[in-house]
Amino acid sequence: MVPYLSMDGRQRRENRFHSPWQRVSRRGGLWGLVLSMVGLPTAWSGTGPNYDEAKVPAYTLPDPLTCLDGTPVRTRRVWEQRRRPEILWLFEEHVYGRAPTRPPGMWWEVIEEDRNALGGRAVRREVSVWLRGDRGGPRMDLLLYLPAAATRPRPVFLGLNFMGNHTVHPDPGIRITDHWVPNDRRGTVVENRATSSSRGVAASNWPVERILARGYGLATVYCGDLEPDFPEGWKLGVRAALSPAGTNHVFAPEEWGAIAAWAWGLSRAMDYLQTDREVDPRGVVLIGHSRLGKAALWAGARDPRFALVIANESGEGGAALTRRRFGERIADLNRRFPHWFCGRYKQYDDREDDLPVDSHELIALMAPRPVYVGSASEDLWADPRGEFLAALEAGVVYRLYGRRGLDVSEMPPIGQSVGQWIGYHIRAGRHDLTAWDWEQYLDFADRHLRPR
Ligand code: GTR
Repeated sequence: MVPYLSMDGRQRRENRFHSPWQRVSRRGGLWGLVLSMVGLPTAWSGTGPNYDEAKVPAYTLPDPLTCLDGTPVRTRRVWEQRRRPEILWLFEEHVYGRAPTRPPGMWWEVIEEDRNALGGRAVRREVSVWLRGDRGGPRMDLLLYLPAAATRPRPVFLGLNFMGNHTVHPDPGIRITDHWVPNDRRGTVVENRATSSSRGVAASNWPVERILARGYGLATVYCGDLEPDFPEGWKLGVRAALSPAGTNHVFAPEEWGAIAAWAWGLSRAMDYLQTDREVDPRGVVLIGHSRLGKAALWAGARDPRFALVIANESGEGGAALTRRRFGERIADLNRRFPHWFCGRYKQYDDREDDLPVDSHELIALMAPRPVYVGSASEDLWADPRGEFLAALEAGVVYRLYGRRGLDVSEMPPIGQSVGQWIGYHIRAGRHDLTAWDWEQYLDFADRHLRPR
């Protein structure tokens, strides 16, 4: 039984200790208890997603500072040796699924380099990583830009992209992916093959010149190199290629889903970056938007080589507190994206309270490294308040290290960045990764990595 406690002495309506009787009434009285005993969902029962704060049910979060056997976590040692591995394991077994280790034969080759890219402002390098070792196996292409003027290794932002490396900038030197990509409404992709008209279509999400001018490099990989994003996409990706059964593989409930495959790919990108002499291996900042923000959080949790982790509007299954049942819910994820999470996660459709973890613990797995959560005011599907509260609650673990987390107790106004070792903002506008978001992330990275 996972310990449930109210946290940190801050009694909030959404975070209270519940007596058994309160739990009964929270489930809708005795009738709710009966429903839950026969296995029917009892939580928010309106139709469609809830966007009304008043309808957020009372809930109790699992306590990051109490081990499964009840041992309190009062020291870093107990956190690092017992509780942290336990939480990581729970996320693996119940949410994202188990991934394999690095294939022993994995290797890479630099396939292209231009030391005079972007009008002389950048070094551009493209690296093919042969993930299984053989050329018949899966290949991941990493695009790297570095500031041309750099005289020493640079800190680098690393993020997966949605549509191919050539979409992040119109630079005609970037190779167009030959992998499966989703068709788009603009017709820049024909029968799941990218055409040259898709060059730079995602450039507004990747302010490359600005990142370089601030002294950072940018590394990016197309998520579809690891696994194309559709339910059968695993057959074209690493989840099939690394299984002896190939496309006949039958997944056990705790085996990896697509998000874990994308996160695994980020660690493989890190394997390369650590060997690049123009990259500072202690300055690799993970960044991800939305579903790829979920992947960034999971990669950052699993792999302590990442110096700083940024989750932009990662929402449900990412930074947003599941138990609030606000906006997207577990059942929505599993219905619309049955390939993203491990099989066992499906048990938690409409049973958020039974999940042994919640997202504040995912964020806490970054400790003591800096982590930043970004929301947007119109992105209610991703539950901005749930993202804020998770970032806030993760602070108890940072305190074990003498580090201040968010340093506020209420959500900041729209357009204001807050936080010390845990950063947070809510930007005005819709679901997106904008230049304004990037400015906050660059400032936060400056505070912790001092690139200049
Ligand atoms: C939505 C999904 C979200 C989020 C988003 C995105 O359809 O419901 O969880 O990941 O996609 O990735 O843009």
